[in-house]
Amino acid sequence: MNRPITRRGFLAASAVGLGGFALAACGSSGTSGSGSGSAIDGQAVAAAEARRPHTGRTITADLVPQSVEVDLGGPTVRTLAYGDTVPGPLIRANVGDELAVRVTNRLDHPTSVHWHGIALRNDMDGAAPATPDIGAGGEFTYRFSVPDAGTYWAHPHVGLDTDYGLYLPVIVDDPREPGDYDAEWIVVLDDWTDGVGKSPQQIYDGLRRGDMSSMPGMGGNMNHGGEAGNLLGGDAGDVDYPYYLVNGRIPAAPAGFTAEPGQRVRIRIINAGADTAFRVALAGHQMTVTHTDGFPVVPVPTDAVLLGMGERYDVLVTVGDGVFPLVASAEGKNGQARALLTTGAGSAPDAAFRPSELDGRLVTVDDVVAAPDVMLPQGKPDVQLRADLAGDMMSYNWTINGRDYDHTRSLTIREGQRARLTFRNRSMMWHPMHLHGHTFQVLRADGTPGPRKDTVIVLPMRSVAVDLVADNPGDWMLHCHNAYHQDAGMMTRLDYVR
Ligand SMILES: [Cu+2]
Repeated sequence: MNRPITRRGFLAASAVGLGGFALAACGSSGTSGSGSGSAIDGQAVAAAEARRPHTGRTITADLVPQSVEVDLGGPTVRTLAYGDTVPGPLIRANVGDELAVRVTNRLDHPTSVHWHGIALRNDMDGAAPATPDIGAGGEFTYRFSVPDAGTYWAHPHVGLDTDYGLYLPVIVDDPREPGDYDAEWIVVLDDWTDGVGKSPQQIYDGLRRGDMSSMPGMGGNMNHGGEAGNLLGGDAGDVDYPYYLVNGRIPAAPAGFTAEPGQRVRIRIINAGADTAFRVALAGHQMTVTHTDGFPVVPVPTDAVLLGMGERYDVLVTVGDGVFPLVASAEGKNGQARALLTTGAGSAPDAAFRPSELDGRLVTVDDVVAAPDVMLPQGKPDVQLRADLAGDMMSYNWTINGRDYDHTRSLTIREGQRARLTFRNRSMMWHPMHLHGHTFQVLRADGTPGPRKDTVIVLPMRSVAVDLVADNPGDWMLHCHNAYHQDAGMMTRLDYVR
């Protein structure tokens, strides 16, 4: 991890204290090639780390990615997981704590752990090139402080590995804001094929060849695609999965959660899927959305929420008396995941039961506003950035600004700038776009500020603009969180330059 002190590093050292003052007129509106402008400014990264809150407490954890047999509640599969569970073990810390997570790579290929949504130091982001991958048999300790409370998760940033069992929830608490709830339920959603259907690699190879037999509606489920109520404006996904999981369990053998009637339960919902958006509801209950991608919003009541891959929603419910399925319907596909909330006597409906709340009111980013204390500064941005999204099923070549990642030209920004990043989707597919190291503020369709997020759904042929503040120097991945689109090229970087 020792980086040579570059000329840029030297300039950074001389500029400490000058904020975003520009020493060199480089790349004010242009882009830099992927091979240039990517020397990370170690001093700026260290200075940003020093500005984060620090409790002086270190939370240690161990992760062992490996090939292992896992019981999904009936089907037992050999897959890749952290330890021997799917999801992997929860990591939890307070704001300002340092995480020291030792990763021992028992896979037969390189891996990394990306800390999705956490505005951490660039050289611990777990995505190459900012953080080198961990070779097979190798070991590395990620060490960083966590600046913001919220619901996060972690997964590899290597190939298709998140479409195996390599993911875990990461929760950061703020002891000064305990939250008005009695119990907490972490709900991790996933789409599953490894060990029961084709492997993710076989699916990917088929998609690249133009073989559409793995697609929804092609492999026997003929009523996909035109399914009424698909909120994603076209094809909902590229892959039809044998199973959809909540907390690693199939619907026939669901994970459970118990509480007392009348308790307020905070449900932290994480979509760890690779190609599936989930519409989520708790039967017999209204929910109140309190957080998007970790950050608080002005609370909004709803019957259901929709999560693209990588997104998180926290909701509050006041629970009734009985047994209630929490159902995550695979949007635009045939299938669902579920878990059971038990607060009293009763029996669970069968695994295919679909709560009416799924078709009730559904809050989207256009209905949500960040809480006042996490609003980003408003006003004219210093710089405009653009990410045009393109690709199609025939070529299965997915691009940002006309280039796949191997040929990408990074977007550039200077520390201290406020940027408006506009995603323009020129394709017939939706894309959940994710930026590392930052939580941006989504602009709603009417142009007003919406929620803080790090992953935002961009519907086919539509645009979404987000505002961000360049306060976390380094080189950051910007990509579609559909694992297959990402691997097929839909990724670029946002590089800090001077
Ligand atoms: Cu995509």
